[in-house]
Amino acid sequence: MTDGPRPTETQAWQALKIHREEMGGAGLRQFFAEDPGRGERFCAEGAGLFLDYSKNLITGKTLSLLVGLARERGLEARRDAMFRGEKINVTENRAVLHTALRAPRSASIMVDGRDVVPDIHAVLDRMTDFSDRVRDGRWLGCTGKRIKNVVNIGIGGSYLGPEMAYLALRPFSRRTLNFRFVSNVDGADFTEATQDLDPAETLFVISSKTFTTLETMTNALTARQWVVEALGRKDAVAAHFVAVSTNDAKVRQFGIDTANMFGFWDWVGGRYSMDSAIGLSTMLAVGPENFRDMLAGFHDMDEHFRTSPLESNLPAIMGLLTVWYNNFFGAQTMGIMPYASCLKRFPAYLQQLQMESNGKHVDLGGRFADYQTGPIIWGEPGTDAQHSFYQLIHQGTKLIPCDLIGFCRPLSPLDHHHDLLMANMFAQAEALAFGKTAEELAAEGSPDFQTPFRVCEGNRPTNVILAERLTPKILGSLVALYEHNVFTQGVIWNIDSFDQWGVELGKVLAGRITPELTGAQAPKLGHDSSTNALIGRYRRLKGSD
Ligand code: G6Q
Repeated sequence: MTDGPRPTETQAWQALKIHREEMGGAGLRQFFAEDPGRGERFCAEGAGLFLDYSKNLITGKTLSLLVGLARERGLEARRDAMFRGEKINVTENRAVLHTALRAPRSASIMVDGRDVVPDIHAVLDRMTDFSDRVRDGRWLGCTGKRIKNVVNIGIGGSYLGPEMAYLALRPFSRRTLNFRFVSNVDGADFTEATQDLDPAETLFVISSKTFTTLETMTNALTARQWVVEALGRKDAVAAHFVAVSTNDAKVRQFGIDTANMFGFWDWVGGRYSMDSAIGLSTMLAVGPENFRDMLAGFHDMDEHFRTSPLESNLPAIMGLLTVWYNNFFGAQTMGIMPYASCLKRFPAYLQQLQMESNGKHVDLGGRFADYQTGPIIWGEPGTDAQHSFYQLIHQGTKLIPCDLIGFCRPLSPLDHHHDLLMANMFAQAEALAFGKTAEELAAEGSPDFQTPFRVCEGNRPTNVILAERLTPKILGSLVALYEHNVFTQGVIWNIDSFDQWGVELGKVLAGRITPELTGAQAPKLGHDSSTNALIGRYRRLKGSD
């Protein structure tokens, strides 16, 4: 366990505190007026992504103090330890090596004395062969019909990445295949996802690192019954089910031949697994070549993060800016607004990536973190979001730093829509930064009585991330950008970004309550009075008692 000084005890943190006080209410109009070249200087580029962070509440001094904080916290050494495969997930005593998943064949990365790169590429090659067979119709259902539907069953890290990537890369996908994602234990999820599908043409990908997760196993058993009953043959499982897991024994027990299982390893965290075999549904959709392009994009960003100086390192800069607002401005949340409807699930994906990784109240030494850690992450695609909650960002009382993500070339042939979309993104960043003053409103002839209501203060910070086109490669870079951004934050806060003990408690309690809901006899309830009454009402209304 790592004790060492708390982040708040570092010299850089103290200097940042003073700097923040000195900055007071100075804002973006002033910063841009005093430094007209700021828009060209406060930018960084890497792995196909361009980051304009000039519309942040920072000066050159802020940046150098933040970089100083990263150095004092040992960001570079921690980063190198992660890439080397050291067991930096200390509470689970595991290496953190999602970066190995996208390393080229020629690389060599050792975990417990074994080079894992050949194993990774062996799985990728098997995924490639399988995907090709399904996509070109050589893999058939048990009645000889071609597979037309792929249903991924998985939850959390075994769902959010695959669904996000499928939607993001839909323009690259095989349109003759339908993709569905079932995650929730709510039966409606399975029923709605499958109600119009022919079991004879449907392939289930059961994605679960542990192969014990209640939701996934319940849905997988329902799927097995759905297929076997409809097709009237037990051997249907072999042709209609494949598994992605680290648990051979459980996969076999479920009835899936391990020849149809695609493995990964305990050093891949669930929320960091969309580029492992958990991405099988992505590969089935976009094909092996596009999948490998996506991995190349991840790898480009890994290399950028690993080798660029912190001053021009995209993930490091973004992570440090999050710390700046979170710990020195009291910002509680941050918004992710992709100006690309294909990225509609990207905010949800990042919600898990960031909040499960950095929602921690104990540091690596087991001490209570007496400072704020991970912010609340939320967001929706622009321009929809503008017509919904942007009002609060512009004129509300809360500071919400936002990342706006856009592309220079569209994937849709409706070219003329794209300029309108991007005009909105640039305009929002401008309006959030500079607002509208009473004087400007008066000059425009706004009636006096409306002025206080129409004034926008500005100083709402944004990062603008711009790339040429939302390709598989760029999606890989974008996801890796946020992975390393989250890592940077975790290093500053001295927390373990790779465990998730908080998720366990709810699981255990649900296991205890289930028999109290399903039993025929009214159970003796030993919970608090609220939980007892809720269970009683539930049983009465569903007709059990
Ligand atoms: C991610 C979490 C969690 C996990 C799911 C599914 O980092 O650990 O979201 O991915 O609970 O777990 P399985 O893949 O084991 O079913």
